[in-house]
Parts: sequence; C-alpha cells; structure tokens
Amino acid sequence: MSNLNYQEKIPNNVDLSNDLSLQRALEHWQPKFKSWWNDMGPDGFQSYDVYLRTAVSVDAAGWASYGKVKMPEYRWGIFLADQVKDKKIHFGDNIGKPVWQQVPGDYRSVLRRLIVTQGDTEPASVEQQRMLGKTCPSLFDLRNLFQVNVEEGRHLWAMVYLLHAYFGRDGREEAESLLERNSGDQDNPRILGTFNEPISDWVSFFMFTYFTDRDGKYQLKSLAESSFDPLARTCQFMLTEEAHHMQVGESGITRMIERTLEKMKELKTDSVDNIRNAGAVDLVTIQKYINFWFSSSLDLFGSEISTNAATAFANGLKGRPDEFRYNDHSEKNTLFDIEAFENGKLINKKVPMRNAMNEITRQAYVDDCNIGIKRWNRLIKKYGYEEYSLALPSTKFRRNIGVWANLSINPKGEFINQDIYNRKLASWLPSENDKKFINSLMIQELDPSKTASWITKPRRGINNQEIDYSYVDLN
Ligand code: BYC
Ligand code: FE
Ligand code: FE
Repeated sequence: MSNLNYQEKIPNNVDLSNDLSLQRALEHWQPKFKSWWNDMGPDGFQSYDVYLRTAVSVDAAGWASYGKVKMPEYRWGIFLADQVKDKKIHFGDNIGKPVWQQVPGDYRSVLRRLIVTQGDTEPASVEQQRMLGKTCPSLFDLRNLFQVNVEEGRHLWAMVYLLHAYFGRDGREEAESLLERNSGDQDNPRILGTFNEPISDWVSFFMFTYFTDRDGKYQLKSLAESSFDPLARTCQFMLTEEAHHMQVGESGITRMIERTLEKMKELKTDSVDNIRNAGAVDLVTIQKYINFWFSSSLDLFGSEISTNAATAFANGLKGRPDEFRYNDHSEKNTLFDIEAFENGKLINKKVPMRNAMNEITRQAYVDDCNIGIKRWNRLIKKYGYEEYSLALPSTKFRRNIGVWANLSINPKGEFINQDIYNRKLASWLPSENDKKFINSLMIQELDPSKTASWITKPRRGINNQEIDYSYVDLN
C-alpha cells in the first residue's frame, strides 16, 4: 500500500517533494484552482462543515477516510494507482514493449489533447452543478452533491498533474486554460457538448450522474489501458471515486420513481396532472429527461467511424474498456459490422475494427445504462403497473456527432419526415412547461430529518451514519 503524503501542501503519492520544480509549478497553480473553486464551485455552503470522504491511500480495501471538512479546505491531491513492475504494452502495434514512463515525442500532441479533453470535463461538471445547493431535497443529497463536486475537482488535479509533470510549458498553459474555459460560456465554452448544458434542477443532476458520469467511467476505463503508464495509473484510481457518482445518480432516480409509484398507487391514477398535483414527477416526464441526457451523452463517445480512435488504439494511447475481455488485442486486419447512413440509405457495412473503437466503447456503455433501466422497470412492475416501462431511446435519436448526426430519427430509431420530426422533437424532451413544473418541486430542504416531496428517503446513510445525520452542519 502506498500511503499518501498529507504533510505537504499538495497531498500526493508521487514523491512530489523530490521534484522541486514540479512541486513549485503545482503550488503556483494551486491558488488559481482555489480561486476558481470559490468563483465557479458550489454557490453557498463554502463555510460549512460537510461530511466528506477523502482519499488517504490507493489501497482497494480502505482508501477513504470520512470526516467533517469545509469544502475550500478539502485536501485535493494527486493519487496514482501503484506502479506494476515490468509492465508491458498490451494492445495496438507495440504489444510486448515496456509501457512508457515518459511521453513519446511522436504522440505528444495527441496525448496532450486526450488529457486536456478529459481534464476539461471535470471542472465543467462542477460549474454546471454550482447552483444545486439552493434546491437540495435533503442534507443527505446536498452532501452527495458536494462529494461529487470535490472529487471532480480532484479529477481536474489528476489531469493537471500529468500536464505539469510530462508536458512542460505547453502543459502548464493547458492547465491554466482548464480554469479559463467555462461551462456554457458564449466565448470560451467547455470542449464537449454535454458539458455546456445547464444542470438547473435535481432531476437533471441525477440523470447527469447516471448517464454522463458513466461516460466518464467508460472513457477512464479506456484510458486506464493506456501505454502511457502515468495516465493509466491516474485513471485507475479515478475509477474508484467514479463508482459513487453513478451510484448517486442511480439511487436518486430510483427514489424519485419510488415516490411517483407510491402516489400512483395511493391516488389510483396514472393521470399526469394528478401525479403532479400530488408533488411527484410523472413517468412521462422522467422518460423525457432520460431521452435528453442519454442522447447528449452518446455524443461524448465521438464518431462511430473515427480515424482518431483508430490511431489512438494502434499507437497504444487509448484501449477498449476492459481490454482483457477481448481475444485479439491488435485488431490489425479485423472488421466490425456497423450500421451507417449513406446516400440517403440505411446500410450495413464492415469497417476496420480499429476505426470502430468509439462505437465499441459506446455499445458497452449502452449495455451498462440498460442495467438501471431494467431495475426501474422491475420496480414499476412491483407496484403493479405492468403496462408502463422506461426505455433508452435509440442510439440514433437526437445525435449531433457521428453517422446519425442531424437526421430526422425518432426515439424508436425510425426515420421520419423532417417536418414531423421538427414538430415532435420538443415533445420527446423536457418542454418549458415540464421544466417549470420540475422547478416548482425544487424546494430546498435543510432539516436533517426531512426529504422533499418528490423523492423518497434514502435507504441507507453514508458510511453507516444514520439517514437523518447532519451531513452538512449549517451553523
Ligand atoms: N462535443 O474522431 P471523432 C467525464 C469532436 S466524461 C463536441 O469522432 P474522437 C465526466 C472531436 O473532439 C469523459 N465535440 O472523435 C463525466 C473531434 O474534434 P476535431 C471525458 C466533439 O476524437 C461527468 C471531432 O469531433 N473524457 O469524465 O475519436 C462529470 C471528431 O471526432 C464531441 C474523454 O472524453 C462532443 N460530444 O473521440 C465529470 C476522454 N465528440 O479533431 C467528468 C478523452 C467528438 O475535429 N477524449 N467531438 O477537432 C477522447 O477520447 C476523444 O476526444 C473523444 C472523441 C472520445 C471525446
Ligand atoms: Fe470525474
Ligand atoms: Fe464523476
């Protein structure tokens, strides 16, 4: 087990004190990060004690310690999974050669770009979520929001460490830019689409942590395979934190659906109006939020057929999630069956496997997303509503990137007339009216024993604490 060094200004397990110039560079970035956190991080609550977990080792068995801490005093640090001795490259064109401890010159700009893109999403999500404290459904949920936020902040540190340690001056410049772009900013937005979408209510927050943090899981899994060992080890440790973010999303959506079903049963109704009047979110609206966040997150995987992806795989920069699951780790002359739309026609064709890496990763992601959907449908059945179910829309629906971008395709995946599509699109997504209704439910609840109307109490507290525990001290 490699213990993290907490004595230093920047907690780390990378022996920072033995690299003074790197330490100095990061200590120079640290106050900029803190000032970004104060300006763009959670609005309010910064001076309150929050029950947070902090990483104290990278040991699988016990890496987290829980305690009350004020968010600005959170110990953001640099933690990499332990190095494996004599590790070899295990996919692409260089299989069997030692993994790289330094950045190969040829791959420098591509690697930097991958790290910057990954790094950009982390602070973006904190910015997107910054107003949610004002409408938290409970102190338990408020604490979970802040846990996710501080850890996304740490994920930014993880990428900034790589930029500073391995990319010299341009790395340091990129690290500055990561604090300068802002989610939704007209002039200087975040890099990827989803990270510029507003998250202004808790239904969106739970959807985002379910669907978008799960893109994070799959991208990190792919980067955890990288032949650039520091990147692989960084991402391996980030994945341990990521699990909680998705758990926040899944349990949040489950609790919301539970309240809806209770109300349907109690009032013996499936009328949208009656359910809404009872202070719960109807299943039709929940489906619309799924449609929005799932389709947006699918774009984060890039084009179905991508030379960027092929090159990244060939060079060993980015693998497939759980690369060990596959038999062929070179995929040099193998093919992949893919659906495409060419010359106005839907076709099936074969493309080089390497060019399909984005799609392969996306398909693994879609399967993972379906696990929660199945669970929610079982819950709906359990309440006796055989005729209702939630579903993921087709992966062709409302895409902005790749072969299905900007086509008139409905949530079932069928091509439809463009005018009909334009007219109906709004009805498949949360409308202004739906958002107004959702916002009307978003009433801040700060009494530790209470939970807002639209969501059930959590089943379990955090780290064996009571559900009613004061997860955020308000005085
Ligand atoms: N929006 O060859 P293509 C997370 C661009 S989430 C805007 O199809 P490629 C988190 C693309 O950059 C995980 N632009 O794609 C979650 C390219 O631009 P250029 C984040 C997009 O390169 C919640 C062009 O379109 N990590 O951690 O194979 C909370 C054509 O590209 C989008 C990563 O993304 C989009 N959605 O793959 C907190 C991993 N999609 O070259 C955190 C690092 C594509 O024409 N990134 N484009 O200028 C990558 O691996 C790849 O850059 C991508 C794209 C998978 C994103
Ligand atoms: Fe993250
Ligand atoms: Fe996350």
